[in-house]
Amino acid sequence: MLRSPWFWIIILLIAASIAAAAALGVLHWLGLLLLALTLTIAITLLTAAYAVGRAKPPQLPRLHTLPNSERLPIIYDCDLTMGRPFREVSDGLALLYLLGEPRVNLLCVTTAYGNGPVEMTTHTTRRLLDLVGRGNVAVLRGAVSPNDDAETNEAARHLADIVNKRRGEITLIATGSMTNLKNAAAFDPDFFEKLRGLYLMGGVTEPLIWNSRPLAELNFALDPEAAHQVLHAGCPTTIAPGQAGLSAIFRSPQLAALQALNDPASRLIARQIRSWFALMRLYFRDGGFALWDSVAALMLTLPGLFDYERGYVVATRDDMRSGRLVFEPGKNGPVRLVRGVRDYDGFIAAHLATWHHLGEMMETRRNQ
Ligand SMILES: [Ca+2]
Repeated sequence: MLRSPWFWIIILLIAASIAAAAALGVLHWLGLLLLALTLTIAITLLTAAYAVGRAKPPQLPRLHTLPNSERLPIIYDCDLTMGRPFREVSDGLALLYLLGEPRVNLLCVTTAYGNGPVEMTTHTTRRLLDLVGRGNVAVLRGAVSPNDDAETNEAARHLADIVNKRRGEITLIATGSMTNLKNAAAFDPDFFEKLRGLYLMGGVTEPLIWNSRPLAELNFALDPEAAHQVLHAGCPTTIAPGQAGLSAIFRSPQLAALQALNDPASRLIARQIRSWFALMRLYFRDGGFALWDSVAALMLTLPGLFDYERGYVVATRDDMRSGRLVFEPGKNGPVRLVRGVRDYDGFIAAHLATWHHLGEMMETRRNQ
């Protein structure tokens, strides 16, 4: 509980109430009333936000490490903030999925702004990789804003170089702002053609409403010019729009199952997602948070878990200002639009199995 931001917020509230009452010179019944009120709110919030319950360890497939020749070379471009109090966690969870997935060879991570400034996402990504014993994965800092000069974008330069060297081999998953991709294409106009595939999280096919609360689109709208360029680049593209994330909510039973795994990776994840879990639970009253970015990552490795449609993106630059993804179905189109998670249990089990596999690898390294 001492690690919980809620705990310290409540302590501050109590201290402020007492100080206010003392300052007003009426530290008697008014102070006691404020204290009682604050404690009631604190207990209600903590109970509502942190109660998860217990579960038995789930039955999961046992994963085994594969040789590099059998793994897909991937680069992950993300605006990761998992581990920061009250910040988005889905990029972090998708990254840990990719690290634990035996069929993935994660070549590097490039960082984007979005959920936080790029300095924060870069630092947080490095810290998370260190915590799971994968500090050997290179992290390259991306653009600060849509107006960045490509020349100053270390991530974009690296993307252009490596994709050029391994033409047609690399799949790029991007779940933050699209500026790094635009900047990579400034270094190499054929950048998108040289990719094996592109998996994006972003856009909304209609206004995004979660339990009566509207949500603004973030990733495409942050740099509409870049999003428009990426979506019309013509390379095989899969898009997980906001609507797909609403069928990928991680709730209390899933968190309880994660805690029951009790390996180093699962314990780390449970610790790092609690404040976001509690905040989302209180705000959306839906018992958890959306695994937005995992939809893009798992469409690469396990497309059978999802419903999707082929077609063409016909959105304009203006549409991109609000992330509006205008889509025309067509069976020969270059774009796959994810409509939602079809097999929710399989989707969650895939996460738990890979996170647990990552935990086993951490244990093995510690024992060596
Ligand atoms: Ca993201």
